Amino acid sequence: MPLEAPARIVSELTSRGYNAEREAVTRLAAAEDPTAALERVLEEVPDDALVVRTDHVTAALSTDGAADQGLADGGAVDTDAAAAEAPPPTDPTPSVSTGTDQPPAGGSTGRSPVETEGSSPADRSVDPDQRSLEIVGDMTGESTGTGEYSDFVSVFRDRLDRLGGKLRSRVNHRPASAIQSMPGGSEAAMVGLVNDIRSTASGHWLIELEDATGTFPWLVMKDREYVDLVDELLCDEVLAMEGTLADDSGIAFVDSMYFPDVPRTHEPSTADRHVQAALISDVHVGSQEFMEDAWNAFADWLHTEEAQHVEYMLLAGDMVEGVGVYPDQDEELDIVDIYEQYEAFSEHLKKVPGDIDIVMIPGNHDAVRLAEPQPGFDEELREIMSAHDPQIVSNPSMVTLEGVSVLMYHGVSLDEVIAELPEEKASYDDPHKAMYHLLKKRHVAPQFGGHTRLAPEEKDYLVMEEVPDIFHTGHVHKLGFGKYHNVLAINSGCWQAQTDFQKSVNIDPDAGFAPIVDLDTLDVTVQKFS
Ligand code: D5M
Ligand code: FE
Ligand code: ZN
Repeated sequence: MPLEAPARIVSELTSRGYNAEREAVTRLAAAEDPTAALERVLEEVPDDALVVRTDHVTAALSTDGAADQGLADGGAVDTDAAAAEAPPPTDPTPSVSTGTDQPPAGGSTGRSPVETEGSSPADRSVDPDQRSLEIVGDMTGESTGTGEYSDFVSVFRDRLDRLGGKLRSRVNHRPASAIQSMPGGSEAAMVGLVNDIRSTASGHWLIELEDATGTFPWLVMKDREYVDLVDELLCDEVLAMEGTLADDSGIAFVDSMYFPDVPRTHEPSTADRHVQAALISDVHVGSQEFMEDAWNAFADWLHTEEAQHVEYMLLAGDMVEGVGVYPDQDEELDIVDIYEQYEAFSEHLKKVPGDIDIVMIPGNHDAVRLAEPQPGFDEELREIMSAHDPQIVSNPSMVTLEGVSVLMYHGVSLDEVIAELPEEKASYDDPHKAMYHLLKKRHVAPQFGGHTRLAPEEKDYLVMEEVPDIFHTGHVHKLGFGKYHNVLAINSGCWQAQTDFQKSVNIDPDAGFAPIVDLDTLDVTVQKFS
């Protein structure tokens, strides 16, 4: 197998039981005959070494045999003294027989992508001390719900308490039971969960709000300005209404509506240095449509100089295709065993530079419970995916990268937001706009009882208690990003080509793209690999 690409070098090393520093891989890739160079390095690394380090490569390639190993010309590694000492590739005779058909040193093929682009090998000397990665709100291992009725009561009470808390200072609210006994014509306000939304015979809207004391109906007149907001309401979201009681106090006419929302003044935190994160999701390894070439190209790119500032990778669910997720899914499976799917995923993950910090959450195709919040993978799956030592956390979870908080959520509720809201407010073509509504509701999956399954817990882990600086989702397989009240919302596309189901419903996935976020500016660039 030709080893010109960093991802292949990593594969080869891992298949022989080694991890490798990114710089070490880059240098091997920059050798004119990487296969021979790799063999030489492995001959020389100490027997007990588990990691191939840059100094191993430098030492092995700068010995007398360096020219024979086909070290790239000095220009490509001119910042490195040891490599610069290597003789120029004048001797065309490969001295190490690897049984491969690599061209002799000095030949013009087998060059690494780095060289082809005319740049020098990536300077991968990342300083781990500058990094910081903290996880907040991982509920793995915290699940207490048993699915009893009382759990549903607790989870909705907690939702109302916490999201209501963001509204109570903004309106002069009363409990539902108290509003019923106020005199007709009074001004009233209430904070509650949306219990029901229906239109009246005359085209007005009746919205029933519920709190711990009962329910109360609020009427939005069709000619009032707030009617434009009715089509974006979802059942079970928390909001506040203010209005005037009818003469018999049986109903109130809405004058204003308030959402928990992100304050317009929200100022996101940024990193103190230039560092980037790749935000991806929906790899779907095991599907016949998994785009292996695009993934390899992405992994190769991560080894280049252009990607030298990418130090974090966030994976927002659907690592594998899973089994039995949708009817007839098995007809499109490349790997039918779920554990083998994770083994294969792990092999693909190993191609990512070893010094990138990885965080992952599960999605609806992954082998964890489907109901949200979804705990992080179990021990067996963690073991399979352990090579990179990723942080494996629940869906959703918040992770803080050098001060920048990122709310990671797989995104199943986006299907519902897109189905319920009018096209111009939320669509598959603009997935980030659907995300804006979740931010406004301060909840990742407000509506209960539809598509999105909820596992009732003592606490509502799906509430966005804190405003994130970045909101990262996947699931809909469409790339889209934008800012809502200064929060960067980003839906990350996928690595799976269009499936038969998607063809049948006209979903055209954005496959093989990697959005890269500058953590110091929150700017996004998109790298394309398909
Ligand atoms: O979901 C990818 C996208 O496609 C997401 O918007 C759901 C939708 N999808 C895909 N397959 C189906 C079936 N069979 N029924 C309904 N919706 C579907 P993912 O989670 O990656 O499958
Ligand atoms: Fe997916
Ligand atoms: Zn999904």
